[in-house]
Amino acid sequence: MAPSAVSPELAHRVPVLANKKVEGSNNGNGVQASKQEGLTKDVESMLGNWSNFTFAPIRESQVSRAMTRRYFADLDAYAESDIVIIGAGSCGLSAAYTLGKLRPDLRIAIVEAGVSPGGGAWLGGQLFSAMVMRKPADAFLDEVGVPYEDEGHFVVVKHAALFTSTVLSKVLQMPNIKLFNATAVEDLITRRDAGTGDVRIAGVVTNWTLVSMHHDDQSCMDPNTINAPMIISTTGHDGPFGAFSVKRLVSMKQLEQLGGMRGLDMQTAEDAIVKNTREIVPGLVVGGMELSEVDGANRMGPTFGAMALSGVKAAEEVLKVFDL
Ligand code: 48N
Repeated sequence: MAPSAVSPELAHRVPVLANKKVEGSNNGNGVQASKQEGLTKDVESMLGNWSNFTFAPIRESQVSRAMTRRYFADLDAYAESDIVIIGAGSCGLSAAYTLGKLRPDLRIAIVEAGVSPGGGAWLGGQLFSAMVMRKPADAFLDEVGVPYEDEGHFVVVKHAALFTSTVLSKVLQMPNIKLFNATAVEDLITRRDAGTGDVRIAGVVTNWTLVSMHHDDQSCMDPNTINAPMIISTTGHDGPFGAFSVKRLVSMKQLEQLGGMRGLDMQTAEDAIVKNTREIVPGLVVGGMELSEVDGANRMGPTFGAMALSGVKAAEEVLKVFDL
């Protein structure tokens, strides 16, 4: 019989609880232990049988070739991409997920400066773990399959890493998307229209992030490139490379100046970021918190619905070009 869910003294004080039984055991901190699902047969067979355990034989060069062959084949394939997403934070990953679902025929490269993608979405606010998303962003959580607690006008994902790891896992499994992490975009490829003289962004200039951070103390570490007709820049507003693309547009005189992110106002910030996610200059769509830097939008602080839905909108803006 399932053990009682409440202690004898509580059952004495609240008799109705005495008969409340739960499946599985209550592990004492009020958390109901899920039914034991068990391990797969192969893993279970390893338990207690380590004395004769051994891995299949290998030569180090096989590992090296397995990694390098695939990595350089990807660099070769994605040297010509349909779309490049700069920044694998919550906005960039949501854009990648949306594009991967809507257009599995397009080749999409995600370039992420950090070794670990995810940007600021591994934690909620002030390093707390729960992540808040205001409705209707719960629709994106349902789309991706992230569970949450419903609090009325907003929902709470029990750990921000649950959202980020779920979206990341879905994106990485999409055959038309490749993540190049530990790789920084350190410039933009430009083309000038012969007729109008307008500049169009036509790809990105990349380098290993650690190399990008040492151009001041090492010269001539030239970059690599990825050509692509459309770029989505979601490089955020902080960190060593924050707001990279919009700052570069100013320095190459394609933007007059940055609006500069305004103070925190959740009520207005999230609507503005989602609604104004757009193509800033031909070939470059900006979304997420990078947009607050260019538009002078308010920041929203520890609520992430605008990041997810700005990613969805950025995908839609880019597809306007491909669906022509
Ligand atoms: O998480 P972020 O910084 O950016 P978003 O826009 O995806 O999400 C922003 C969000 O985390 C917030 O800031 C929340 C909502 N707070 C708001 C507030 O008011 O404080 O991700 C950007 C990613 C990072 O992973 C960077 O490493 C990466 O972009 N990145 C780059 N990757 C490649 N090349 C670059 N030049 C580059 N610059 C940034």
